[in-house]
Amino acid sequence: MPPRTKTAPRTAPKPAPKPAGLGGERLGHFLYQMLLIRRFEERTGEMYTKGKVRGFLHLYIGEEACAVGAINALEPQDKLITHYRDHGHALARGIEAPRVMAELFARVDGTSKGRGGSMHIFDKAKNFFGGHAIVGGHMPVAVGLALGSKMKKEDAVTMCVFGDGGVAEGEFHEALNLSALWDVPVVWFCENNGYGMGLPLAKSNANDIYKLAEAYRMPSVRVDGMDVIGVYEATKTAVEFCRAGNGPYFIEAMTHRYRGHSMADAELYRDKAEVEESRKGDAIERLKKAMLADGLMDGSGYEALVARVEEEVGAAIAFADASPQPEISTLFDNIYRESPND
Ligand SMILES: Cc1ncc(C[n+]2csc(CCOP(=O)(O)OP(=O)(O)O)c2C)c(N)n1
Ligand SMILES: [Mg+2]
Repeated sequence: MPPRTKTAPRTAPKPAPKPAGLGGERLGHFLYQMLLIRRFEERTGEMYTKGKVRGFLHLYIGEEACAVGAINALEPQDKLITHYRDHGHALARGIEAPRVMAELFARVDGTSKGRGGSMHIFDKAKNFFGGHAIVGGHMPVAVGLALGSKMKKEDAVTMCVFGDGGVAEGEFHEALNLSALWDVPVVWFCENNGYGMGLPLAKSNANDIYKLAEAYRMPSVRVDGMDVIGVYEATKTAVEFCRAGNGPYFIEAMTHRYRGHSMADAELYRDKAEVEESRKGDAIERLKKAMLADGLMDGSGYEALVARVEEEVGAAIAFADASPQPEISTLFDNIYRESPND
């Protein structure tokens, strides 16, 4: 059968030549952000047990290299939309830790004035379009964001981050299909941590995730999601491909969450040994060791980073704690538009 032109495979550009080593400053920034996310999440877990953070809480511990590697490949005008395990993405996008913590505490100085909470961090000024709790629900929205950029001829790529659990949703297929059909600039970034709640991926998906994307006529790669440099480089290639008007690009990053699905998860579906094994490839340790070995940082430089992060997260908690609760009188604010011209 002759190939139909529209379904001819897109050819991925050759990966950019490895930079002669990313500079120490950039790697230091990656390490700082990964440490910040880890400590932010550890302390957030503590705040949950103290009753300061209520409702659902899904920690990102273990997956830091995904957010930091991928999001640092974006430019400020690019758009980012993500799933509900979103604190790490918000921090990697440069949203201030005190504002994220205040949102988790449901206080007025939070990113959404305390109305969104953990799963709905949002910051228009940073082109951060949430934080979405419905699995797969934000994927069609990503297509809309990218279609808007294309129609307005904006120089903006949309990155959509989602978990392996979203892949068996109908919206995944609808969104990938439309993104390819309309040639819109979306970097699909799948964080494959092997589980959707307690369900192992092998029980929900019939094929490797990156192979599904190939069916929708876009370049698709699988990367080690515990290697921040590899994630960054793969995502740079993807972003450049999309920015050049070639349509969407798909990345599957293999990663691990070290904690349960949420704070309420007793993790009866997996052995502790499995988690211990995955910790051996910890992304923070890997980058730290590489930087020490290459002389890009010494032991005291590392200690200084740890101390800086400790102080920043402590300050974020103090800020959130001091921020007022929203007034009861504002309960119905921002539900309906005030006027059609808003
Ligand atoms: C449409 C829909 N179905 C079910 C749920 C309940 N749910 C919440 S998280 C989750 C698993 C998601 O797994 P994954 O996308 O792999 O993300 P991860 O938690 O691993 O980061 C499910 C099924 C939901 N939020 N939305
Ligand atoms: Mg998952």
